[in-house]
Amino acid sequence: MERKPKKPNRKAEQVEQFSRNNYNQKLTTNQGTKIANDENTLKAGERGPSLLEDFIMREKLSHFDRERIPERVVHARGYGVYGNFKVYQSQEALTKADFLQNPNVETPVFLRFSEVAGSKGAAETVRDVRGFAVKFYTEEGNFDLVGNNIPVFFIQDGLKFPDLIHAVKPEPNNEIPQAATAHDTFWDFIANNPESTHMMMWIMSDRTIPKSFRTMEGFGVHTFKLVNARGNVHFVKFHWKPRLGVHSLVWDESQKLGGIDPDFHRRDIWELIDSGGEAVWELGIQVIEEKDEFMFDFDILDATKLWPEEDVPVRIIGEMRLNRNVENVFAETEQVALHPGNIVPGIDFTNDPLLQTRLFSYTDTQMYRVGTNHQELPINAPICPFHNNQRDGAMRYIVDQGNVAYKKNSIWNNTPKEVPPSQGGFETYPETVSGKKIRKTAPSFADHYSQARLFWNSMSHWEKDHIANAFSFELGKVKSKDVRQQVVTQIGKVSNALASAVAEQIGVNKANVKESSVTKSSPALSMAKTKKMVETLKVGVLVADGFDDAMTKDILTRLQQADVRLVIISEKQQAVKGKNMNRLEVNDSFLTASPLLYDALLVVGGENLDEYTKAEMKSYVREQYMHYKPIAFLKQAAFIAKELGIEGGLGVLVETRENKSQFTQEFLTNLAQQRFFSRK
Ligand code: HDE
Repeated sequence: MERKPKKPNRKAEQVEQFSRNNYNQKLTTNQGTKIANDENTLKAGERGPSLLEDFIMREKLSHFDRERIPERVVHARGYGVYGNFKVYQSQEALTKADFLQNPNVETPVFLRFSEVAGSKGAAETVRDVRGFAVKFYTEEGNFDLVGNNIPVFFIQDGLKFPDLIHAVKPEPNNEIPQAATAHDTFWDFIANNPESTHMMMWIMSDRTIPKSFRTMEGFGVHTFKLVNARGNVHFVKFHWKPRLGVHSLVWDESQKLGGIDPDFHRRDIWELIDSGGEAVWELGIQVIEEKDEFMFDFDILDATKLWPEEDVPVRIIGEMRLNRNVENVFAETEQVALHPGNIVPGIDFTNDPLLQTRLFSYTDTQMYRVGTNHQELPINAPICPFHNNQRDGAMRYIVDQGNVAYKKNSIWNNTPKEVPPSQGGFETYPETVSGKKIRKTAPSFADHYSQARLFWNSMSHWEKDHIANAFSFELGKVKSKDVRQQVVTQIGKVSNALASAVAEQIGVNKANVKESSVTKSSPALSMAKTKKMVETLKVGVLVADGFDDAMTKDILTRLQQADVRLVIISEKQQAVKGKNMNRLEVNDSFLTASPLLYDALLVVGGENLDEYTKAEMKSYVREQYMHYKPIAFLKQAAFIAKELGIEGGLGVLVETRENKSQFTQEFLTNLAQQRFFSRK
């Protein structure tokens, strides 16, 4: 794909001041001494021992020895991208947050997508919750919305977070399995911590195997406060809605992709942006008035609960466009320090006990992982000025002038000066609090099953099937029959039917418990009715010599006009010739490509296909068919559909004399559908 110039971005331009171009430069040590020989250590004689005196070798190796910093204790595998955010209309009635006032102002953002459980090198398509962490570089300081792609969480109190993570990470005695929840300790945790039930339903749905970063929703999860200039407060939940809709992989596909392309998600967004594309989300907020805090049948401070969109509608307030790749993954994505405690005037925390503990944990881990002065690094520094009396510490970069580093002082007229709230100084919302010091879960946090059932009720047929299969797979990998049984009993409290289907598959008893009586559903929770469009989908085109070049050219041109991305695949990475001797450049061979990598197939075929080509084309088609994807065959390749017995199958289009003129249009319609889950 063609590389396009990078999109302007104020934050990235600030970071650029620190970037260095080594091309065509002279090789030196870090002290600037030019190096004459970078391939031989200094030795006593040609075959002699190396000399300690060799400052060039010592500097190079000791720097290399320290290249890694500790990976994040969770969310280690991640990928960052720059973009801009714009509010559609001033949100002044709700908040004084500067970046939510003026629709003409673009606020630079950096988004790090991540996967919770896997190590830094884990495959990207595993079943896992995804982090969705946005740093807004506003004129009033950095605001970090450090969310996930699932609106609820496993636990209600952050004191249990280390326990949850110890249970989900590879088991400590053998460090197995990597980036997977399908093991005993994870399910043992779930079975014994019933507040996880709602989250358990979400993680067994296709939400945890997203098709790409671009087709995930993002959620702030916690309830936050918005505070306006008059000091009025509203409770909010934040939502990111992807322009392309919410789409997932299927399980078989996600497992195989882990081997075929462990970088499947980052490759998708990197390639898109590198070729000039943009990934777009809208920001939405759900708002509850302060007086309505206790109007719901759940506690709005409980992070295991969502606010059904049908009861509290999502108001769309702005748009984020990601359109610039980083220059250096370590300097930017690895060193970025995202922290839910980074807020700006107009936004405030609530007493959600999960959020409260997060406020401690992030700075603490970043001090350890990146260092005391991590906030000075180019990726972390705000774009607005920042001044205070904090000094020194390892790797201090800023050179503070003068002799004053304290308050109060008279030498510098008591500056840097505090700023009154009326001029933008942060003021905590003066909430009244009272109560005894106590370690106790609020009784209003006690219901763990109603929303889990609400979620189940809201799923389409195929989503329910996928959830049952996911439970059967995951629990099938659990060795302790007792843990399997405990989880099935827990599922039974959500749905007896689901528990029975799983119990039968994994060889335990059906759940003998009363299921939740909730009959309500929330259509917004299902992915079945999500937006569907062809934009930026990838079609694999299988061709061979002697192909129908006139028809093919017409289809390919029209697909490209619809912003469909094409990958031309043939036996060899050499151009193929059509019936009319037109050449078609080939991007990949059957060997380097894979049917797993495309959203659909166009099987063009060719003349006198050899047995190898026929076999490869069939295996591509089989795999795509199994993953419910649209497949179209030109006349020359129609025999493949016939021999595989899929002619007439849902989403399978075969060129005939009658449909020739509408062929591309029909293919585009199927393509927009993306998957045909009713296909047998
Ligand atoms: Fe995090 N989490 N978390 N988390 N979290 C971290 O901070 C923590 C939670 C989330 O791309 C760590 O810098 C506690 C909920 C994301 O760099 C650490 C609790 C949500 C990221 C930490 C939670 C998240 C992190 C590890 C229980 C969704 C990656 C490295 C109260 C709303 C950010 C780091 C990035 C990272 C602690 C729960 C999202 C250890 C104690 C709930 C997206 O500080």
